[in-house]
Amino acid sequence: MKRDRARGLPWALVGIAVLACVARQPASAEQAAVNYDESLVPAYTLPDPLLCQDGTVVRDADTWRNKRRPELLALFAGEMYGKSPGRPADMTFHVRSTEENALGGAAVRKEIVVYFSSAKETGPKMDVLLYLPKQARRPVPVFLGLNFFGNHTIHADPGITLSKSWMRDNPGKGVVNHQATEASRGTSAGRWPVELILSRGYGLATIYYGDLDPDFDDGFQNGVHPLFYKEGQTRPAPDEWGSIGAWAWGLSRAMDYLETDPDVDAGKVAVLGHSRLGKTALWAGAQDERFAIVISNDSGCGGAALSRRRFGETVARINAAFPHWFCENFKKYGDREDELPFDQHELIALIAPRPVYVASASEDLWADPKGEFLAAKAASPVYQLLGKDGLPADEMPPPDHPVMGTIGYHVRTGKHDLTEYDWRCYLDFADKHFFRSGQ
Ligand code: GTR
Repeated sequence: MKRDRARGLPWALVGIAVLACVARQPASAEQAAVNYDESLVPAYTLPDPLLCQDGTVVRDADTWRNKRRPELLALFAGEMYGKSPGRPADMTFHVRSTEENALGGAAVRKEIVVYFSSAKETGPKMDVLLYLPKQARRPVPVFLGLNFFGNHTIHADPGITLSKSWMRDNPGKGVVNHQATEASRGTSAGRWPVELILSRGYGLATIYYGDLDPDFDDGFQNGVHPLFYKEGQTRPAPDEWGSIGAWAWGLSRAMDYLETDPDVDAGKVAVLGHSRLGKTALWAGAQDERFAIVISNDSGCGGAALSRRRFGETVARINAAFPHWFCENFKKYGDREDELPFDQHELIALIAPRPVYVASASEDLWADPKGEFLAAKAASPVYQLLGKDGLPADEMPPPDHPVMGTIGYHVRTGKHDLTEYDWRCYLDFADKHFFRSGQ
């Protein structure tokens, strides 16, 4: 007994070390164990989005709307992202600044503080940065997305307030001692082509995701979670929200603000996100029907990619590397993907009949581009039931050939990133749905 225990221990430690490596270097350190081989994708059967748990077949929009959609939403909430609270009763908006001649006269820039409680500055809050095209007729449609390193990183505009929120140290991004410095201004500008977006007649609203919940596992002591703890509660229950749930919740609170801004056409807000924030955008769009278009950029596992394919990142890996992203209940599905009562095509289907765009990148195998395409495709029957075309492609299109029905899809040549190419596709997609198809 003693010897076994002694022998077991180092192996446990090696296991933990390997896991830690996988989390940081998915493509190299553990290549052998991560499946990137299409021929090794196991046989699987996708759950039918139009089949209720009690066996009822969904044949009409009413049954989808009143029975299957609520059932699926509840399953995704209870088993994956966790249930979220609603809008706080004492939330308030404070317009911190308005600059009528930002970006050399091309934009109006507003900064809005959203206080989530009556404690205002001492309670949880988020800063919304909003750019509006100066010349456009108002109100304008707006793209809304969370950012990874603070609002001041999306553009070198010196008028953007430097974030004071906790950030992961990153000298290359000018983050030192968990705080942004002046050197971090504009360091994520490559992902946010603000002038292009404005020139196409759209506004852009963004928020630092760490304002809602800093992205590390602290047992949910910081961020917005504690605001909603019941008497004696110290962390979310197994079916309550994790970090992705909190980030998605923040997008809905930003929408609450946008609905009050007369310069914004709140009926034309497209929510988008990259990677973990793409997972977040999908979950926000599934829950909150005020989002008129939903865009997932390279969201991968836990986003647009089918879990049952187990290609690249898997449920077990994502839960091990990021134990705070999903609710506790989701952990039981690690290496048991076939037991999930849904797959990610049904997350996309929850957005129906609203337009949704899924984008992949050719070198981003960790996020399983094919699994993202197949999920987008497999959401189509719900769109068709609701009188829309779904994704008009039988095969995965070649790189850089976007397909745009009510579901859009492209695989961009290149790496895991959000690029100007991606944005141009999203702008075309928004033009098509907001202005050319009468929606
Ligand atoms: C990776 C993670 C992915 C994706 C990505 C990101 O480490 O495995 O699921 O979310 O991070 O958000 O950049």
